Amino acid sequence: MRLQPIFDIAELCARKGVTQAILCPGSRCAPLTLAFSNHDNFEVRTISDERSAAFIAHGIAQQLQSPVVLVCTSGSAAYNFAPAVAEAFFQESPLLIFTADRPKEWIDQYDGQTIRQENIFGVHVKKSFSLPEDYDHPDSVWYIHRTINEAINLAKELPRGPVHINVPLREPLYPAKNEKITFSKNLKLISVAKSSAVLPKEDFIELQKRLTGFSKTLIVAGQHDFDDALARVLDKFASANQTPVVGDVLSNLHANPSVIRYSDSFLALCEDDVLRSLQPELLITFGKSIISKHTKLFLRKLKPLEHWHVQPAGTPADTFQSLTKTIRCEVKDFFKSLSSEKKEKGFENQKKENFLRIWQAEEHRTVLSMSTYFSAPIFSELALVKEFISSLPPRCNLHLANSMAVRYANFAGIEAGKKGIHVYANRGTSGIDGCTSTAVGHTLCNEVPNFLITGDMAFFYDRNAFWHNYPLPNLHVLVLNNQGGIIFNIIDGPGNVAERDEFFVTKQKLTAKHLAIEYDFPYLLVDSAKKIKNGIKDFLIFGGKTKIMEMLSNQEENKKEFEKFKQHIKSGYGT
Ligand SMILES: Cc1ncc(C[n+]2csc(CCOP(=O)(O)OP(=O)(O)O)c2C)c(N)n1
Repeated sequence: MRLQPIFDIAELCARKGVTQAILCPGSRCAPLTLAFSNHDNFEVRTISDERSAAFIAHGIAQQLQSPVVLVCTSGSAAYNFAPAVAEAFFQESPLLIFTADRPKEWIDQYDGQTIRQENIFGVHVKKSFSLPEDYDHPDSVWYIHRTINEAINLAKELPRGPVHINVPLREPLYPAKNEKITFSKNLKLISVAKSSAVLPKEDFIELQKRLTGFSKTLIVAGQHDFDDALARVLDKFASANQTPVVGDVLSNLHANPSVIRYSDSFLALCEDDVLRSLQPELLITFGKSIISKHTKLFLRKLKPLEHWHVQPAGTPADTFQSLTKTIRCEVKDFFKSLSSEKKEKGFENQKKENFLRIWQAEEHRTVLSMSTYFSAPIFSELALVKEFISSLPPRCNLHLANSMAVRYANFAGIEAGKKGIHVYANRGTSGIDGCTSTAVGHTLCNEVPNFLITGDMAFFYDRNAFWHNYPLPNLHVLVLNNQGGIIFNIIDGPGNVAERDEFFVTKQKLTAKHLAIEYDFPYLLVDSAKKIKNGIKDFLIFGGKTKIMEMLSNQEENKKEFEKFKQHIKSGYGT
């Protein structure tokens, strides 16, 4: 059959272990759609809005840690994948993006749905391939097979990420009536012998030596998927070396009781002399971005003498403008290989302990201030998020939309020991455009309860996340509806200009109630402090459908409460 090499793309993907495909409707992509949907090894889903589809694919890839196929037709459909492709690129999430295309000679010829698709995702894919449009010569078939193998290998190699395959297709695009779609046997697979980032022993000895020379070492963890083994080796290392570990909510280190989780609060408020006493000589970091602006500012201002970033692969990241060493090895191996032996008490050790105590004291002070602040009923988004997070079941996924939702969650923190709460957020590009769709992608391929906390703008922006036929009984969405982007009311800058409300906050009037009615989702409204406790109780009951709980509140009140919260933490310093 003429299209056999295109059908065999599905077979090659399946043989290389890919099982998930998101297919967007269209005719030019019909050969790909038919190939994946007729293949027994694929779980295929169809999503009509390509922007949402690509974020859903990213969510699935992130949840399963395995490449996901994404297919669309030619033209602007492909461009709609772009926001999620960028997010997947920075989050290192493996996607195999197939964009169907017109044959080359039809580009720029006023033909419909025809744009310049080669390299359309620019620098936000690991590589972009273009397949041949004719398959008569055996070398063309060899090239297609070779390309698919390479694309899958590349998507999985560290740093993982999206790979683009543009597929020009000639008509006819559909098999004739009596033709059946079959897949070739014995297709050639090309594998990569696993190469993992391992540091030679001599390098560890050298690092160990340098580490011993510092009495003020600080570890800061960026965004990282939950990893029980990493949490354990890190805990062991930190306690043996008396090293404070700062981990915000996206570091997924909340299981470790000693992790400093409120640095965003206290670094914003403590005096200069305290800040100086918290300054590290050696900073060790791993993971991706951190949420806390104040932690970033603190480390950029009070620079360490040395900064080591443990990053197995990818572009070296110098987040705090102090990087002196990129360490190419697995994070777990790094902390495991450096000494976790408890040292004898001595002067040097005393200095380390003092440094740890200062960090612990600031954290402790913040925890105490927070507990008094939250002891009275308060009607604010932050108070609701705090109450909600402390009521979460022991095993669930918590998805946090960009803007204040992720920040509130970071201020609230997750209790130590609740290691079954796995936290996700689109901090690759920090867009508000696909937060719900990404949570939907995760939900489609796990059985645990999934909760999304989102602002109203992010929620309505991505309302097509629900525009498909796949039930999501284990997804509950908490919408913090303050009728616009409260972040622009809170942060300095836009908060002070006359154009604030019209061009930054962009007030909007929608409520999630109508969306809930449209999709037949149970809906709960929280519009007073009295309703918070019972609202959360109902919200945590799963009844076979996506549930929405909406908090309707006023930006000015929220802003006032947020200020009060900060003042309360500050008052812990007696100023
Ligand atoms: C795709 C995209 N467009 C614009 C922005 C800039 N932006 C950041 S936060 C925000 C407002 C978000 O409002 P909402 O979701 O209601 O959250 P809130 O600020 O109220 O917490 C905007 C427009 C962005 N991050 N992503």
